[in-house]
Amino acid sequence: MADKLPARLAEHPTVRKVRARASRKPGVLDADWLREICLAAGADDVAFASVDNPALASEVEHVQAALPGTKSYISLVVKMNRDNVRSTARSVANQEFHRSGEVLNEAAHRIVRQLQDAGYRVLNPSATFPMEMDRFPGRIWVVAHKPVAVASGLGVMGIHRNVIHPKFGNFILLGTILVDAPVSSYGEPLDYSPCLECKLCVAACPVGAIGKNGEFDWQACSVHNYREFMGGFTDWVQTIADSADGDDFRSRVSDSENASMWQSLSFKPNYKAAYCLAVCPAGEDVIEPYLDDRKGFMDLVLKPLQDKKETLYVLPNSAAKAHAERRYPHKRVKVVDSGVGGR
Ligand code: B12
Ligand code: SF4
Repeated sequence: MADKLPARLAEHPTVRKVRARASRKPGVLDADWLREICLAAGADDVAFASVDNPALASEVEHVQAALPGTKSYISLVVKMNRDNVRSTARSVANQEFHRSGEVLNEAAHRIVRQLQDAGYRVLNPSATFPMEMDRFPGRIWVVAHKPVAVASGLGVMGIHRNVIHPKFGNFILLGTILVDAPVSSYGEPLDYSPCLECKLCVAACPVGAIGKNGEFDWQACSVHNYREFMGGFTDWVQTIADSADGDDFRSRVSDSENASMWQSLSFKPNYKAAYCLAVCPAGEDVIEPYLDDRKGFMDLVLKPLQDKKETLYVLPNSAAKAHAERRYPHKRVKVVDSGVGGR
């Protein structure tokens, strides 16, 4: 029953038009219809989870803050083009990450528009960056896409802690839409892990961030791979501030490092590695060349990344530094500050 409105409001043209039409009361979202609109919008796979799913308890306060009344997650997958991710040319791999992120955000934007027009309250947090930097170095992400994808049944986290889709492997980016309505049916987690435990990801990570048992040294990853993001950027600025003059600065930071930072600031930030994803042979669409010739697959995909001459960024006295120096004598190992939490 609608509120009785004061006469001035009741007579307003907008109110009269709205009151004259049949009122739309969006209800339970039909899972088949929702899946269809998500695929038509550009997602390569999609599944749903309830906000009450106990496996996602850690997300509740964050998603309720973002969209009060959230009842369901729509978990989206967009495929990445594999050989781009595998390339030793960082510009090629980075373009693939960024473009796939845009495709995902564009798909999510279209889905949100369609659900909004059908009368739902609905929101799409960014798939990757930008994130909530006022919370840095705390939890800067609005929703953690990986656990949502796992709970919805879109894949399982491999040893390298990325979600592996049973068909597309780990060559995917993930996104999540929050909506204020229940969905008619929710997904179930997969009953097996697509991870083969081949440990190629362990062998590929230049800073030893991935342990054989699946422990993950996120700081080692972050200091190297994210050298031109957040803390790495702060360290670059600190170096400028600490330098006596231009010559001193250029003795500390090479021309190529400065040009790379410029490129990250002008276009989108360069990831330095992502080799764990590049080498992963898991997934029905990915695995065949590995099954046909495992040594050949490693020569083709793993070795060029291991052989690449590049700079590895590590913290002083870290396990990452010891790993990089021991395993990659042909790569330059540069000790840096994390740029986080003082000096
Ligand atoms: C934070 C973050 C990172 C951090 C931490 C990674 C991590 N394992 O959590 C860092 C900076 C290291 C990172 C690196 C990368 N990431 Co990232 N990252 C995220 C982010 C924002 C949240 C991840 C998350 O849910 N963490 C919490 C829990 C669920 O993760 P967890 O693995 O169970 O737990 C670990 C963390 O909590 C970490 N940790 C513990 N304390 C702290 C404290 C801080 C401050 C941080 C940062 C981490 C951290 O250690 C735990 C043990 O592994 C998501 C985007 C999003 N909004 O979801 C993308 C995301 C997970 N990243 C992604 C990618 C692709 C990458 C990179 C390949 C980047 C690249 N292009 O080079 C690497 C791969 C590193 C790896 N092997 O995991 C994809 C993964 C896609 C997939 N197939 O699963 C996501 C989903 C982005 C997306 N939209 O697709 N990432
Ligand atoms: S590279 Fe091998 S061990 Fe690592 S996640 Fe992929 S399948 Fe699992």
